[in-house]
Amino acid sequence: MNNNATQKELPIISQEELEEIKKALPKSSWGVNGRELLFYQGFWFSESMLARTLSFQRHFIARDSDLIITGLPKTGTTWLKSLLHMIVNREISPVTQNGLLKNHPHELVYTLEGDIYGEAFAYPQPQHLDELPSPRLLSTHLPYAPLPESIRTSNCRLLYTCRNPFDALTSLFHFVTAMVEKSNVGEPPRFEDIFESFCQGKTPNGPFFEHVLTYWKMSLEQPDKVLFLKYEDLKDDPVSHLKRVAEFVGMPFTLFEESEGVIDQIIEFCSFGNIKELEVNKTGDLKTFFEKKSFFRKGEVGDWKNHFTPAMTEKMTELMEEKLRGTGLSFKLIP
Ligand code: PAP
Repeated sequence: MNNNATQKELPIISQEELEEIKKALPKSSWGVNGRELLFYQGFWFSESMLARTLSFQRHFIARDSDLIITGLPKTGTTWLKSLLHMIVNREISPVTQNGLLKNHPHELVYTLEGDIYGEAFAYPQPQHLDELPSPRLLSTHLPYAPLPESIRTSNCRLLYTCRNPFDALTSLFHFVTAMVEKSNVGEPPRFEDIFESFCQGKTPNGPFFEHVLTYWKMSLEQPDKVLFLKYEDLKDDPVSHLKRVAEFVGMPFTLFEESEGVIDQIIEFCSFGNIKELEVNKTGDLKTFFEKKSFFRKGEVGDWKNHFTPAMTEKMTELMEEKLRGTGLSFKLIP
């Protein structure tokens, strides 16, 4: 892959073409005010995300040096964005002057199909991607198979974050509820409706287990290409996992840095308690429909216990066991 390759030319995608594509796709509601998801290349997308995904697929050219965070929504992306930003920029901006003091993590690491492509540009337009210095820190919620070809075939690296499905679903429910309340349109969703949709695989970028398992498999087959991280592991042993991330991106911590406490400083700065309380994350919006603070809710393992009925627990446990059987993957459900 040519490391100097640039964005493919606009235009992104016409409304007409989009309508044609949409017409042919299966549709389903998922318990949020009758909003629909469309089934595209084996996964479910909202209508606006479909448009963005199509233009991302068609126009994005990866650089070999790109570091791309991937993962389903609500599985730890914001946290990993903070950690990766600090690891990569630790020489030029140490903890006391780092970019997270003035920017929300999503403003420092762009979500490709959310911030860059599509009709509602929030930050840079696609051509600005070419101006970002290497390594570019980017992110996407896309499953593996629909990723733009250049991501799959270049030497860029993917850092996949996942989380146990019980907490991921709980976090998604709260996030969507906050979005509906902010927009003042329609009724807030019911937990039981989102739960049922989730079990059927019908949540944005779902089915959950298929998303997770393709990246899991890739991480086993190509460990230099895909690093697989779990939210619960990061909580349990942040030091080892921070070192893994730094090594994976080719910027391992030196013994001197370790002895100076750099790893601990990064972990402490990015800890939920600290980052949630930064002024920049407490007020204001990201684009127009997300409150910055909605990306920092509880930050715990096991909050699902406050939402699942015994019947839901049984159903999700059975589903998880069935989907993960023989894969070697498992999740921790309580702290
Ligand atoms: P996104 O997909 O919209 O970017 P994402 O960051 O993946 O969301 O997930 C948000 C979850 O990560 C929230 O979980 P909760 O709803 O169960 O509380 C959020 O609180 C949590 N989170 C965000 N930052 C951190 C952090 N620094 N440490 C631990 N958890 C965090």
